[in-house]
Amino acid sequence: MLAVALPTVWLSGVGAAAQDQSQQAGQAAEQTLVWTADNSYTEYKSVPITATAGPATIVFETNESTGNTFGMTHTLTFDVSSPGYNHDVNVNILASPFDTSGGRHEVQVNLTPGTYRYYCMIPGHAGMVGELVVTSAGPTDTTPPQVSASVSGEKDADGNYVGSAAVTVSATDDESGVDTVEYALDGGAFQAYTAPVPVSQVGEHTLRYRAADKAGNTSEVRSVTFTVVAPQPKDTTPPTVSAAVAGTKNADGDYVDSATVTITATDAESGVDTVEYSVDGQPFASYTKALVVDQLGAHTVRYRATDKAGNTSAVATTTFTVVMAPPPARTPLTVTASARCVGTSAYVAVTAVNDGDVPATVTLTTSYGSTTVADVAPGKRAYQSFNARAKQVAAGEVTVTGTSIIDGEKVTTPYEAAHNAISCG
Ligand SMILES: [Cu+2]
Repeated sequence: MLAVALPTVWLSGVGAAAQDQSQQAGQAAEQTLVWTADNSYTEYKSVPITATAGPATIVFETNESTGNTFGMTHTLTFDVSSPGYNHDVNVNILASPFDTSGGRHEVQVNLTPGTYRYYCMIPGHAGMVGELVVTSAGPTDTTPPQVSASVSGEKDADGNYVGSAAVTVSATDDESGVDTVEYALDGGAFQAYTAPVPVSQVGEHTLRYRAADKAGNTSEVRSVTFTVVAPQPKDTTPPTVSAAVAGTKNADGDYVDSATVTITATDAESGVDTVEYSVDGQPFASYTKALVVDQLGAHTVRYRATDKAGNTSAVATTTFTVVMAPPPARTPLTVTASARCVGTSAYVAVTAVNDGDVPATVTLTTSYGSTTVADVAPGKRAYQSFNARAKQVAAGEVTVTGTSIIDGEKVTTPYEAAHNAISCG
């Protein structure tokens, strides 16, 4: 048999080179191309027609199972010299049903776009020839999926989840598509994500997640952190409510002119919803601002508050009295004035009696002069007769001021009094 003379070292050499190419590509061959041969020396029994660029496993089999019942030897040899063909793959497989591989051989290659010519080298087998057309593979997906997570549930004012939370993980991949989505809760192991992850244990949680696409790209691990808090117990306690009355008080504790009532309510649980008040038996009304009560007399303000859970406090009451402001302090004087004649001269006489309880300083002023009398004792009087330096005076007015210290304050009170006209001699 001619086949016996062929150096079988070809096979091992070619196989090693092909293996290197595969490793350089950095990934396993995903396509397998199978050639078979039978008893014919004019054609292969079966051949691949096309392939995709990239790693490939080439299988060449010729034995009883492929119809080689004569024990023929064939080769699968890639042409590395004829113009117009790719020459970058050096396959040269010698096979016979009786070789150490039982006529079945495999090598790894890396195909590039173009046409390869192959043939059987055995003399007389020149008809066993064909072409393999390799087309370019699509762009390779090297981008991992986009992955994100969102947390849903009822939140409190601090942003914590009340009772429980659910984490939804989403992943998209525009190229090869999402293959797997995984998550790990609070340092646990990653596991397949199939539905939103419920978390009800009270405390802070971290859910890590990632996704891989069908090209084997895995996203970075991302994480989302959130806190679950226990649901609030039901509020059955009504608000605490109080009222403060403010204003100017007199010595009796009554409010002078008006009183201002401020109502304060607090509720530690559900919170205050409404505050109501009622003045002097009127219907309850909504409290929105401080009440100003200026009607004179005794008053009763009732008040209550309701929380958001519907608990209403007992009605509380505050009472107070509003009184009129006392009249302003005065230095009390009784003032009289009259014109008279002394001989042929006209005079205007002015008298001011101190009606108060403390000494007063009294100033008497007329058109004909002015004088001040200090320390006029209670019940005593200040008197001055002013010479008009004329035989007659017209009717007119005099002005008197009295100044005394009342309750520590200096109080000056003005008075006026009229005098008659007179003509002397
Ligand atoms: Cu052959």
